[in-house]
Amino acid sequence: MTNDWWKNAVIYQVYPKSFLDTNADGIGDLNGIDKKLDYLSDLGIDAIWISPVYLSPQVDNGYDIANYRKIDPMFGDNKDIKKLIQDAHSKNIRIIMDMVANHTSDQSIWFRESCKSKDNYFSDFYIWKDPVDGKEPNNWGSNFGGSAWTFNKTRNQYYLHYYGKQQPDLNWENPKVREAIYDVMRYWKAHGVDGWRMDVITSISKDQRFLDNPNPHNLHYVVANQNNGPRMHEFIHEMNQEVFKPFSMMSVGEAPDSKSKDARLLVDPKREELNMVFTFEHMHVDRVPGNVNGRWAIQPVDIVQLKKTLADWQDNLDGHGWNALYFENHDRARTPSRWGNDKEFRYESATAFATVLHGLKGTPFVYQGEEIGMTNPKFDLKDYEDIELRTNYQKLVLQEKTISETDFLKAARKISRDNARTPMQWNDSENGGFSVVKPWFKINPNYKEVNVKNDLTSSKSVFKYYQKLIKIRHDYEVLKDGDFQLLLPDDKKIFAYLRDNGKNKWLVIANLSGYSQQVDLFDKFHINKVIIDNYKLDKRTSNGLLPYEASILEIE
Ligand code: TEU
Ligand code: CA
Repeated sequence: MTNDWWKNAVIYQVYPKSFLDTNADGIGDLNGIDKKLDYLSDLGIDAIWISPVYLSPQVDNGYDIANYRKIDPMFGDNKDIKKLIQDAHSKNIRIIMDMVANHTSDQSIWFRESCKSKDNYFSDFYIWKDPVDGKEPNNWGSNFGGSAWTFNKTRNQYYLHYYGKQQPDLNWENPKVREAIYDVMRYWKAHGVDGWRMDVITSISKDQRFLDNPNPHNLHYVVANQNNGPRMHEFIHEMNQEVFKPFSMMSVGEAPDSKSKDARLLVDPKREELNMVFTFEHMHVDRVPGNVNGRWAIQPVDIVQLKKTLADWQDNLDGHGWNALYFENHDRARTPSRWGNDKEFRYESATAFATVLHGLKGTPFVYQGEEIGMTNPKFDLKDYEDIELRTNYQKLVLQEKTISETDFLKAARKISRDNARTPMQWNDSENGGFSVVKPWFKINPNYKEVNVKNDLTSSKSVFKYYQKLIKIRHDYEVLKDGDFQLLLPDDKKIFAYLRDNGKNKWLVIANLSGYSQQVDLFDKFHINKVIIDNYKLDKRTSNGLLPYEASILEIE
């Protein structure tokens, strides 16, 4: 096995809480993932990224870790994860764990000790500052609303938290913190873990001047210079030398504010930092730029911008690193509901977006439920659970009144994180086969129609389409090493590009609209073969594309 196995891989993300409950407590568990390994193997994926399963009070669904070495009892125990890793390995599936290294839970022993005094081993594990004029050290706001500083009476100081006040940020300036994190990562390597998804890794280095934010009300700038801090590359390189490189672990970092030129520095193999990063840039193409309401200021998806952004990442990383490709994850909404059409063209729009993503150069990530075209649930405000949604609602609708409740709800139904966190829909039995009891979070009411069992027997199976896309990626080198060239950059509906490695020349093309489109491009190429088509055409006879039609064509 070569070290860069991930270049030829498709990675499946499991959000364990919502995947499958096997002990009737309404919460998905590790055993539930183990039970579905054959299902995943059948889909053809190479690795599973498991969102955090460590001991956690679940304020942010596990992205608030109280003990990095212990599996939370709600998910099982350390033996269960060992078994899961072994069983996965026996099916040639690798396991990627999620490392939240920017912050811990306030229930972590590290933080509890840190709170006690200014001179114990853990005192400097977090970022403590004296009050300034009896108030917060600066005007930074947390991503989850309110100040990014919370006062602690015992120390008579404030601690910093980019997210909830229950998620204190670790002090990466302290070498003991860095060593403690690397040690945790080695501990899991000893359990057989193959790689890491690094949560908000670009936030770990803080500008030690702690300057005021020039625009504190703009949600886009909650914390001034939150990402890409002065020592970020140094810390990530150190992590690489201490963990990734010696133990051959794959790494994919979450990089919220990175542009492609920043990403190049993070993923250039010569620099020995990360293998890949998740960009946020292409996920902002339905956001009103510069609005005070940040991600809640939505607009219709701008396909030209989407293409431009993805092409920019393809071009700028080419020869300098590798892309992580995704549209969905546990922080993103369902693509057919967000950018496609989940009513008339659920199958077509799900598979069209999948085609344009999987045809790109990089490693595709598939988020649980994406492979059956799950959709946003369109809940009422009271049904949402997510800390980000609730705290942002407080701040924007109730306190600052910069957005109306109606518009906030409209945005929540389109883009909120909870859209992807509803229980996995396995079949049409009660609770969608996810659990025999009431699930921890409301299931999407459409589960009777949209579920794995139905999908597999449908003539329009999203699963089978993904299965085929994944097989194509494994079978044809051109998807891995072929050059990328964007076509029709200004077309508002058609996403088309070439992949060419000298052996094969492929045209990836999709109509990302609900209307048939004429495409002059077809006249320009001689089409040899249809590699895949979501209308199941085996020959291309017309010069048009049907609503959300997508194809990969071998051309000359
Ligand atoms: O996400 C970081 C992050 O920037 C998001 O929370 C962001 O607010 C959201 O995607 C909307 O733009 C990571 C995790 O993926 C997320 O689940 C955690 O809540 C967060 O870090 C804190 O750990
Ligand atoms: Ca359970």
